[in-house]
Amino acid sequence: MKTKYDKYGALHVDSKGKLVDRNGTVVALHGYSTHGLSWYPEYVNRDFFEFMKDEWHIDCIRLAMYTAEKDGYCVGDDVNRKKLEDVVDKGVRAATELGLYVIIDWHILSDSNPLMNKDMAIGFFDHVSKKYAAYGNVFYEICNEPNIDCTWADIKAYAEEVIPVIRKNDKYSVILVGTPDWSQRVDDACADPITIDDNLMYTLHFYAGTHKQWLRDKYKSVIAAKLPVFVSEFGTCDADGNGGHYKEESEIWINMLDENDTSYIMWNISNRDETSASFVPECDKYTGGYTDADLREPALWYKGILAARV
Ligand code: IDC
Repeated sequence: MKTKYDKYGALHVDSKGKLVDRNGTVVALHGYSTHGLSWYPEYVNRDFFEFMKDEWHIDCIRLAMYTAEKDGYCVGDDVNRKKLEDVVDKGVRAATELGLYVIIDWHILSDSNPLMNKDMAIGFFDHVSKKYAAYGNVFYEICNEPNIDCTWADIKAYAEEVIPVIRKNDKYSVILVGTPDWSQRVDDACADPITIDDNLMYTLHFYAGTHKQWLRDKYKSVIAAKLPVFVSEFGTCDADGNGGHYKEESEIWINMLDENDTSYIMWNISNRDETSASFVPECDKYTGGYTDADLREPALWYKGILAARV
């Protein structure tokens, strides 16, 4: 079977702010994000990815590597860092073998401002962009969700240091940049975009129980202004990753993203006891073979959404 990567090749952002394939045709990716790689590395394996590709029709995996939470990249020791780099490597290789796109996500969260761990980020992105420069299917997400008092000026300053480090090694990959307020303020990025590089997209994250029409209005206004937007994380529940499954609200979002060819990635692959997790806590399979009974409601819903696109 022809993979998405065979079909599209390396992707890039065009002058209209769209993600396009090697022929300039607009494409949108649809995938799943891992939970924190420090806590749920079991799901990072070729069989699992293959199952998700064949049975769920995902074409992109996001590898969420927390930076400041327990055993995160910036708080653990060198042994822990090496372990995380190995999980990332395993994930990138498995995705590549299967013709999937893969996002390496520097998952800042409690470290609200990416400038806090900038030096480590530079070291990490230098390392991975050197290693995967020739791959063509790798995206670099340089800061998951800046938050609290982190301004767009801070993020921009960070991005202007990290992007050249990646570009020195890898001229063509798409780089994803987070926005203030847990990656909601795409309007801030739109008002003052990064100009040192043009193969960038800005991330918008939504959780349908919390983020409603007011955030969709922001999205619409930046799309009208041709800002390249990538939804590298979303949930159908509340912003804490728990609560209800807001199906109707989620469908309003998904329809709007589809109309605008915006890519989206759902949070999260795990059996953690929370609504946003893909699998029920009793499910201890890590390599595929899932039945609908193994899935939580949002995951079952998403599986249907993706199946309807095929
Ligand atoms: C949540 C996880 C939860 C974990 C928490 C703190 O679902 O299990 O305890 O992080 O590490 C985000 C973040 C993402 C959050 C998710 C849900 O990017 O890390 O995951 N969320 O709260 N932004 C909005 C929601």
